[in-house]
Amino acid sequence: MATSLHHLSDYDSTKVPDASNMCFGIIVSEWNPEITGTLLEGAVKTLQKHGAIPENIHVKVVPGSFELVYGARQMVLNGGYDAIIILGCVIRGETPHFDYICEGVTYGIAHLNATQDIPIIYGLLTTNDLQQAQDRSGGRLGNKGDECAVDAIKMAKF
Ligand code: DLZ
Repeated sequence: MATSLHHLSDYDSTKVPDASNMCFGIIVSEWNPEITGTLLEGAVKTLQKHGAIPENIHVKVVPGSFELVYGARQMVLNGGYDAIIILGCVIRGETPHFDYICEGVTYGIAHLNATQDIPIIYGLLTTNDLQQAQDRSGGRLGNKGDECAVDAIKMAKF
């Protein structure tokens, strides 16, 4: 999560490898679409800024963040990707859904990273309210999608 010391879209571009020969998968959740759409725009734009060609950026949509784990696993099984990014936004409500979904996605993606050979980058915003999500999806704290794209390129090269 961004802090006042860390702007999500600030990074040293000299430390980002060339991505022109890399292939990326992105799984994006439909819940809170005004947030996840902006995360997706940021991720795609930043991958292309570092050389990735549009044909090598494959985007798949899932209904909610809980389905991001399944989507990422299917991309791993399909093969051909140098890195996969998951993008979602869970906003805390009055129900325990927030904790269940956040834990499920976090453990699911961690498990895939520990057991599979393709790095999966964690772009799940978990916020208390809509304003915090807007701040991190192109607002005053930058765009988590930009950060995920940079991390995906670095991990693809790892
Ligand atoms: C059910 C649910 C709720 C309450 N909130 C969110 C949310 O804030 N963000 C999100 O991405 N998805 C939410 N979902 C949907 C679940 O992720 C999932 O799609 C459903 O429980 C069906 O498995």
